[in-house]
Amino acid sequence: MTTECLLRMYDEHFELEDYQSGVPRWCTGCGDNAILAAVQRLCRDEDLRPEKTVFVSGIGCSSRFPHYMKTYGFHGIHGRALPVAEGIKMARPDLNVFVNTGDGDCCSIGAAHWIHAVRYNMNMTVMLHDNQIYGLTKMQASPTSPRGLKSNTTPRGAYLEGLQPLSVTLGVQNVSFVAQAVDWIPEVLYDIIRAAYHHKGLSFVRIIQRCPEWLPKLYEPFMQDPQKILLLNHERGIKVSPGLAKVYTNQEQHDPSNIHRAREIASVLDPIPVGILFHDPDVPVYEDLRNAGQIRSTRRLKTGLEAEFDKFTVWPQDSDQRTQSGA
Ligand SMILES: Cc1ncc(C[n+]2csc(CCOP(=O)(O)OP(=O)(O)O)c2C)c(N)n1
Ligand code: SF4
Ligand SMILES: [Mg+2]
Repeated sequence: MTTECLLRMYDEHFELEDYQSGVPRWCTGCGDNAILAAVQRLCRDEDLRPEKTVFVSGIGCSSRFPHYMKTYGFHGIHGRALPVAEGIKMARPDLNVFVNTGDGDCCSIGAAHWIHAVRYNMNMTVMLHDNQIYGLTKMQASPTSPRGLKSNTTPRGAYLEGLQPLSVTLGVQNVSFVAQAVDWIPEVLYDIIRAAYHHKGLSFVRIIQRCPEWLPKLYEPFMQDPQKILLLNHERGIKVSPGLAKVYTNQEQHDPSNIHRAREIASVLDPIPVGILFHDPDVPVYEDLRNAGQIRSTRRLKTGLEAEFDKFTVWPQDSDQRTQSGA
């Protein structure tokens, strides 16, 4: 074996530290910390090459995510994480693309992009950090805030029922993967993110994320009573370990290929369904459709671009002719 080969083998195995960057500024007990830990573990276990991996986010506490990953990252503008990620995937389909977006970022200002991203079904893993509040800007109601929630923008309580991100996603054409996790069951959170990463297409994972700063009591009942979690258990979904199965006995054998049942489960708020609601590995991926039959070499792209520019170029002989004809 050549030295080069040995070096390559050594290089291709990564440790957790290879993905850790800086000390997160999130509050103590913030669910974003658990999501970060699960994602760093996934990168290590899958040996994702840091230079081939990119995390894209919008604006919000959760959108600070790329700063804490020692990979490529793009901390974008509010609501625009998905189109940025799509642009990256289009230009570099070889990269592992992850998106971290908040409930304000994705479901409020970014809602139009969310719907179209699901329809385009590009190969990326989208994590919706849903704390049901605008955390960074200090407690305004978001579209997913529950009815009656008091916040700085809804001092008498939110008038509307919260928008259900799972139901919305499951209603979009070409949806291919929808799952739900909670930040306080790390084993299942990890398994779900891992399954999402392995899906080819847009995998949408809504993660119920605690914000102890602004809504410290919101999920207390769900954390204290395991019966208030409905574990979706299936050979085509996630398999629950025996230890966890003893604690979370409220379970349903749900086949993720059944979209009708997935839609019913998506509307259940109590108990919280946790697992893979829907998975269809056969939905076409946009970048494959778009690139089919095309050899997108740099030379070919350059030739194509030059031909387009040439159509609008004014050549010296053209202007001479115009001068002679008095034009
Ligand atoms: C165009 C634009 N509008 C509004 C804001 C202000 N802003 C920054 S973050 C944010 C909401 C963040 O909420 P969410 O996406 O739920 O993230 P969290 O902080 O809860 O993780 C808002 C309204 C902004 N930065 N840019
Ligand atoms: S304000 Fe809430 S969401 Fe933001 S870091 Fe603190 S706990 Fe997390
Ligand atoms: Mg939020």
